[in-house]
Amino acid sequence: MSLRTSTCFSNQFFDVPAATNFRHRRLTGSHSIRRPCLMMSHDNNYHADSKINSSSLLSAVTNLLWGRSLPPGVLVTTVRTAWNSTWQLMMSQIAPSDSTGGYSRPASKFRFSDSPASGPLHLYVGLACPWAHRTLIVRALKGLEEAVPVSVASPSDDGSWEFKRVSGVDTDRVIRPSLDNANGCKTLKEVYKLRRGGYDGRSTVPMLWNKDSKDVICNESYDIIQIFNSRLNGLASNPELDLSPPELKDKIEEWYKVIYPNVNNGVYRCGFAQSQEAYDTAVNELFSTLDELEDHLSNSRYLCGDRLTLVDICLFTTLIRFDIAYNVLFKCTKKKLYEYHNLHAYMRDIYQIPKVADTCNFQEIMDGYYKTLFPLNPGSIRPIIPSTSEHETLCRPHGRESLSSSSTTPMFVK
Ligand SMILES: N[C@@H](CCC(=O)N[C@@H](CS)C(=O)NCC(=O)O)C(=O)O
Repeated sequence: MSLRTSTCFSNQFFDVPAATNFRHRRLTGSHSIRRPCLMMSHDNNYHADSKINSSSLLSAVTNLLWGRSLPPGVLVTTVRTAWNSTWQLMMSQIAPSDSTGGYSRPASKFRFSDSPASGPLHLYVGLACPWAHRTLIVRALKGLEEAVPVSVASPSDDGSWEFKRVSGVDTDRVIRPSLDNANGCKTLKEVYKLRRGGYDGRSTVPMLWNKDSKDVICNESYDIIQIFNSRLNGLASNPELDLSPPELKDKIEEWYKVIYPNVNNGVYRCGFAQSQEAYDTAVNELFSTLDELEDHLSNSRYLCGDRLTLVDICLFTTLIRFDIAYNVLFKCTKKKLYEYHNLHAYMRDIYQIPKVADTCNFQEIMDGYYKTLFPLNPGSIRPIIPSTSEHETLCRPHGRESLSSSSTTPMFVK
């Protein structure tokens, strides 16, 4: 083995700076390449100018343990096996899977029964979460901001939700993380634990809380948006807006059965797949559904026709995260949303409804995905936001007004 090969091996895996390699050549000589690197410490010159950085130290330890003739394949195989096992262990914590490696989302624990949502209510959300985002949008469109105050949690280092004020670069227009304004807790887990009978399960957002009885009313977004749409009209400043009118209920349900498994949860099925087979199934179902939606939206302003409904809100919160998070982090790579002309315009149409943009905090969304989902992005480096997902681009004309008749234009708060 030549010194060159040996050095190349070090560089390839441990990024040894050129200066270190030069020093090594000087010390070991071209015929003594098996001499362990740590022996260099006997050389005075080495000590004189030594500022060992972490990569050269790692290289030295590797050489001491395995010698310089270790074939790269052994090291790669060892690290890969260790990393795969760790990855699988961590994935099983954040994303339980079925026998094929497909993501199996745990059911929400607190579903809303038919009893009225009474008592002073409080909403807990996190801004990265697409499920919580649905509730923020319906709350805003119905004008429930005063009737249902909100606390905005932030992701903590271990992936759970905590309350802290976060300063950012966004303008005041956009909703930001906050403290717990209802219970003064430090974490969402503490809030869940306050409920009568306690609680030790998953502490998820969104969560609707009753301040009087100190209990969780519901932690399933689809239920919460229905409560906001029709159960709190006496408290809403825009009660006339009905996002689930009786004549469209069947259509809404039909579309929800398509978009929930294939798009809303479909992106998670791609990102959390633990086998190639599970990923292939999820990604094909996702993109064939997006193709179908692209086609449908070529002649329909919203999913159920001329009126915005709850199912549009459910689709929107996934679409708005698509190019900034799912396309990259969850490997939803076949196309960017921007490449879907109708879907992108449809997304801009909804984004431009008064108050909706204020619920979209892109910095928080990107931090929430790239910094929190550690097993998918171990370096926690957050990529730059694509220009096609910036506020200015999303405010460009969408041209979809012509698809609906003016008489049925929904009543949005101006
Ligand atoms: N089916 C639930 C899903 C809620 C959910 O999974 N929320 C995530 C954030 S996107 C969460 O809070 N996860 C924290 C955890 O699992 O501990 C809904 O639609 O409300």
